[in-house]
Amino acid sequence: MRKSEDGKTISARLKALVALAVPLPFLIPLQSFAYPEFQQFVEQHSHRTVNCAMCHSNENGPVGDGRGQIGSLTPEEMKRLNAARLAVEPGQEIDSPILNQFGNEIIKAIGKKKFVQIKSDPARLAEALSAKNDIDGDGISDATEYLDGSDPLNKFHGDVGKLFLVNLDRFKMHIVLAIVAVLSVNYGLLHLIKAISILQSKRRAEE
Ligand SMILES: [Ca+2]
Repeated sequence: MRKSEDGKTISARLKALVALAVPLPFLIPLQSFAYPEFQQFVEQHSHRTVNCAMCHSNENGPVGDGRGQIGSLTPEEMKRLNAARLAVEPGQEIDSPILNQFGNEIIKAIGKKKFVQIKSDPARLAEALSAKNDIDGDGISDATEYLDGSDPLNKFHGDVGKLFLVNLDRFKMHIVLAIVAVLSVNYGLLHLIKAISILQSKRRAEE
């Protein structure tokens, strides 16, 4: 059993090393594999704590033996990972198993080459993403969620003020109808009270 566990660990580590050794056209240093520059920028810009789960499948990043990490990938997933790594130019369909939907969208939108180029100025990532992209459909674009440090894959997670304004705009017709209904009820009640008052006055006059 011990031998089997060791064997599994060694196998996983070998797979990780092979994956890291895949030659990239623009020779990225291995230390920068997880690109912490973007995470650091988001935290400084948004004043929120952000982990690797903003773009990666695993909240601890791509290196390791856990779910969505290189050491646990199947041969088929390794193929998808290597295809994503070779997506130098934008516009290619990306389905990297170590990235989540937002991470894959980034590489599809700008390509790996530009992504690596702008790591020295991570704010440019927001400019490079389309203002129309909104994966979770909460009305706040993925680019804005990146700057805000909120989760672009969770429609309930976002800047409170922005979510309020988005929902106000979305439900403005419902709000107007609700106000009209309340006013109508109040108007009806006022007239009912007035009518009752008139009837009581008439009765007293007759008595
Ligand atoms: Ca969003």
